[in-house]
Amino acid sequence: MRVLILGGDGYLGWPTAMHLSKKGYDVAIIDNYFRRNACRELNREPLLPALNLHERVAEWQRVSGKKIEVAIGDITHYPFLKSCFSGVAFTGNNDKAKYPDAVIHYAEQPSGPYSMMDYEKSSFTITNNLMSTLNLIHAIKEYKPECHIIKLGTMGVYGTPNIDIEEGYIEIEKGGRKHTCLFPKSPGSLYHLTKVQDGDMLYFYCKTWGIKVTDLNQGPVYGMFTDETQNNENLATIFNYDDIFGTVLNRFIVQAVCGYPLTVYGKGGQVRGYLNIKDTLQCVELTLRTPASEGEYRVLNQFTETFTVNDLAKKVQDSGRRLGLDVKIKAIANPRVEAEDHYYNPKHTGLMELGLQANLLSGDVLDEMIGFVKKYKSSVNTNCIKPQVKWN
Ligand code: USQ
Repeated sequence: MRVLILGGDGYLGWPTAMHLSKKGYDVAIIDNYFRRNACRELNREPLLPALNLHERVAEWQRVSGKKIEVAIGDITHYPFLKSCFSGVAFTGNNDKAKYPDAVIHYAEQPSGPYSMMDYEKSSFTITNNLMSTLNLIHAIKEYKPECHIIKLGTMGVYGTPNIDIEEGYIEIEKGGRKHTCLFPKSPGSLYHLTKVQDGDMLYFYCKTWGIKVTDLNQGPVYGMFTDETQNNENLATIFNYDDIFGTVLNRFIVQAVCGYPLTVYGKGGQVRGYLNIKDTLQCVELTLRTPASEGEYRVLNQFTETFTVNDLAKKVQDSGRRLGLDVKIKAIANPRVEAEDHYYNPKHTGLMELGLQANLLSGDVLDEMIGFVKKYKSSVNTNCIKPQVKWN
């Protein structure tokens, strides 16, 4: 099966590419180096320097014997995306055998804080996230209408409603009649809003053109190890711990190692559904193996367990203490506009039913992450830990 990975250089995209390649999929990666460039521009470099994508795939081929094709370019430029669909960007020829059977769409600007920085970053987030999705839909219609889109969504589209969160849809009864609707959305940043909008766009084209889509509404991801990266730092993924691109648990791990008090925003009662990066790879592969049907907009909530921010801080503190670190926790003013104490009960049975074997957040997982980060302690830039972007 040929799989195009849009955004294949990123935190999730690169480990996904190696994982699927190892499993025997014919993988091609597209990326415009947005994440690397933005990290450089904003002086928020990842913990480890990463080889460029051509060097990464060469290293992967050396260790695995598997070839991954690469095209560097911007998929918001439709002619470029078409050249990737036709195979021209990879081999110079239009080759039907190269038309993808599935596309994994990670090529969106993924940071809430980045989207709230200023006009330019907001505008980029909207343009990039929506135009990339629109172009993808058109390329599929033009080249291979049966191609399955797997789009990385976010649990953040739902917000924190005072009712249970369903997987994508809710049945509503009104005036004695029933109707199944998309679950109401209430995103908490402009980035999250673009995930509502791209989802609505995909839903519209599923109904109108009959395309096949799975939207994976993922919670915050943590971790840096996958089976493919574990023993080779040249294959490691991009790991951010800064205030813009770092997710909360990854940030806390680095803070614990550096002796920086863990930055709990506000009351710390914010609950989210978390998952290990290894489980992202499992979920994507399970979704690939069981595609959505023609015209189906399938939504799966992708996380394995829920925690408050305070729970995570306490777990990292306990792990740090086991490893001889003096980890302090400090509640600081919340730079975001979000509920800090709320009901949260999202369903997440769909991926379990497809066979997900969850890697839960055990003490061993935390200890391993802290042990890894300790080796790079001298590279940490503590100036980029304090949150700099305010929502209002
Ligand atoms: N938080 C802290 N301290 C920190 C960082 C974050 O208390 O130092 C809090 C935030 O205020 C928030 C929670 O931790 O309540 C999660 O924050 P996050 O930065 O880990 O996650 P978020 O901004 O929501 O975004 C991340 C990814 C995004 C993905 C999303 C899934 O960057 O791409 O879509 O997680 S979800 O959160 O379910 O929307």
